Amino acid sequence: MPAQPSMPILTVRAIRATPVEVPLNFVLGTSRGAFRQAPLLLIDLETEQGVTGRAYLFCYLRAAAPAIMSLLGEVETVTKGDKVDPAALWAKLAGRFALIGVQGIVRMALAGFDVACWDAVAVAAGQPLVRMLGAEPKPIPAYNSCGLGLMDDLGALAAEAEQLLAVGNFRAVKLRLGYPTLERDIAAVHAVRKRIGDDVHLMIDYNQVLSVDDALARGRALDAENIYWLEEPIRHDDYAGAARLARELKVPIQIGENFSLPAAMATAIEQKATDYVMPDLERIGGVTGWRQAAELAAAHRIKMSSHLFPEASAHLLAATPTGHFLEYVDWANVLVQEPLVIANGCAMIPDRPGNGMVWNEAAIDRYRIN
Ligand code: SMN
Ligand code: MG
Repeated sequence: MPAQPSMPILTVRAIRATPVEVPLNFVLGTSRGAFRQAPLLLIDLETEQGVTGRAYLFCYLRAAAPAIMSLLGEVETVTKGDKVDPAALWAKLAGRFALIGVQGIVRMALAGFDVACWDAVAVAAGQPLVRMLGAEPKPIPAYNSCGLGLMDDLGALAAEAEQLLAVGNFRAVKLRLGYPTLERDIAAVHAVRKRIGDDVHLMIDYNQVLSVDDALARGRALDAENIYWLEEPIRHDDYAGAARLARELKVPIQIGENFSLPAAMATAIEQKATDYVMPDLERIGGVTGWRQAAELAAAHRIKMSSHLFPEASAHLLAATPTGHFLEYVDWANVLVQEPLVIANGCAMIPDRPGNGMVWNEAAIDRYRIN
């Protein structure tokens, strides 16, 4: 393994945050409601040395964007003039925000800042982020997670599955379930499976909508359906319930997008709540939190995938010993000069310094929301 490049000396000067809302090419209809647009918050960390670090956050709600911007203003106040040393800055900020609590949107603001810090140091070192993390670029297996939401028209659902595989030759897609009945869930699985064939991986995501009993019933039916993983069937924080599902079902359980910082992942693993994990960059604590999570997953030999943020996550998965699947969404493609490339079903880590994201300013003007 090549020597890890040393960290260039940079100093925090300012943080700029720009809220945008991008239309989704495929509606994401979850059991909890549908997304037709994605409210994103673009972060530019400016340093005294003239290097800029970039990141974006997914705000879920448009109303969360100004709140997170306000918190980033506080992050700027606390870190202005400090050396861009992501782990040290995380520790400092966690201390300053301890009384309000490093959770929810506070944790998202800190994570976005951390991702931008890591980008800045990699850009200054002239290295792709993956190399700053001590690993080499490699193709990362990805599934197309756009669309495949709950739909009345199963013919349209199957057609969308086929469309999603075509871009970049994906060999895996994720279907959202949680229809009113088990029969309808299975009908959706059959419609998609018939169209994509037996060799394509089919992940299922319930977005926490089932009770444990219902999840056992639906999970037993899904056991016979060649499902690659069963994601968030029940409340994300019911680890005892999830452990029961992991024990009793054949289909692997997948959770993790709601792990709040690596501590939550440690608890879930301790309670044997899941077969696989898929932390989310803005909830696990940015690159700094991800690295700790990757160590935990490696120590327990648990396969680790990513949630959203494919651009930065591709680098992170290459540096994750038990790296598994990248969740691909195309949301940020319109906002960057060079979108993440998918070839033969794999995300290709760009050979550019940093995480590879450079904003397309004209697109930002177009999608900016206030
Ligand atoms: C999801 C992603 C983004 C918004 C809502 C739901 C989903 C996933 O849980 O895993 O893709
Ligand atoms: Mg999910």
